Amino acid sequence: MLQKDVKLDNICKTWLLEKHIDFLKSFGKERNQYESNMMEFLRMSGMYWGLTALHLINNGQIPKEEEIFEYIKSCEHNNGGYSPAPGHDPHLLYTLSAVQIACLLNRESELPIEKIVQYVSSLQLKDGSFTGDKWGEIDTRYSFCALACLSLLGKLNEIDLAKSVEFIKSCQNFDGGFGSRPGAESHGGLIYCCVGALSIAGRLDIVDADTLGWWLAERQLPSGGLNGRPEKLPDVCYSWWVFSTLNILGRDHWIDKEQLKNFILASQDNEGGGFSDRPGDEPDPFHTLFGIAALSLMSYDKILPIDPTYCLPKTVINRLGLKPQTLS
Ligand code: GRG
Ligand code: ZN
Repeated sequence: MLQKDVKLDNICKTWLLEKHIDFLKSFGKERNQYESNMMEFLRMSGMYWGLTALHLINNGQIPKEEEIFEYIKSCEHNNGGYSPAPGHDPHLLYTLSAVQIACLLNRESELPIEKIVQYVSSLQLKDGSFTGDKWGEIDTRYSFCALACLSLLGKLNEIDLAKSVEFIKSCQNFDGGFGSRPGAESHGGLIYCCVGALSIAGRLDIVDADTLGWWLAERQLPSGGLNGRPEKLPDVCYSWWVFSTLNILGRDHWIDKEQLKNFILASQDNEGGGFSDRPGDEPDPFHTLFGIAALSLMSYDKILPIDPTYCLPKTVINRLGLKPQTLS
């Protein structure tokens, strides 16, 4: 099979903690107007990525908490959904990000919980699937968003959970993986969404953990990095999507952790901090969170522990009394 990979020349093994903290704080201050405008369509998720990453490497400290909560409120819609920025349309992706941020701030009880529950449950279809918004695109990403969002609010019983699981099962492939819809190709990101949703539902029994664990372990390339599907380049974000899934399945020892750490550390930006998708590319908050989160799962340095299902600090998940299922 064709294998694409990168070479780790002059590889950096130094952990650039202070630079990453500066990088994440500067995004909070909106580095420049151009970058800020370009990011507007996903700003709520951008805030979740940046704040979670900062929390993990900065001893749980995140700045300007009142302003952040005010921002969430400014993105609330009458139908109970949240948009990425004021004036944009609400979507399940940004509704989950808003709830995740509120949980990080320990202020989820101040959200209009009944309205959010109403919004999320209105997006469930008869076959158990979820659409992302009123336009009707179905994807297993949205199944994860719905289950994660409602369980964080203690409202998982407000949807048809058995049907949600049935739909996810219908997206399971011969290789043990999952795709976006029935019959769609297995993909690392969507496997995380499906296994994560099943972990929340307590239904990991439907996963073939050995077959899927093998497919996921096959994602590691000679550089140590992981790709999202066969014949693709390695990318730091799959260090989260693929490795956290292996962690949930109790099979994370099926990949070489030292090699994975090397690849992630080689993707740091030596000058301004932050992580990129692979060595030498531009850093961004998305790959910075997922690089740091994967390092957390490997107990690297003093990074706080992360929950592999919710991608939130373990302290937050414990405070909420959540116990997502994992296998041993
Ligand atoms: C709260 C952690 C958290 C997640 C929210 C939105 C979401 C749930 C997860 C996203 C999962 C993900 C990355 C899905 C990928 C979807 C997909 C088919 C991407 C294909 O993109 P390509 O072809 O990427 O650009 P590759 O790496 O395959 O080349
Ligand atoms: Zn990526």
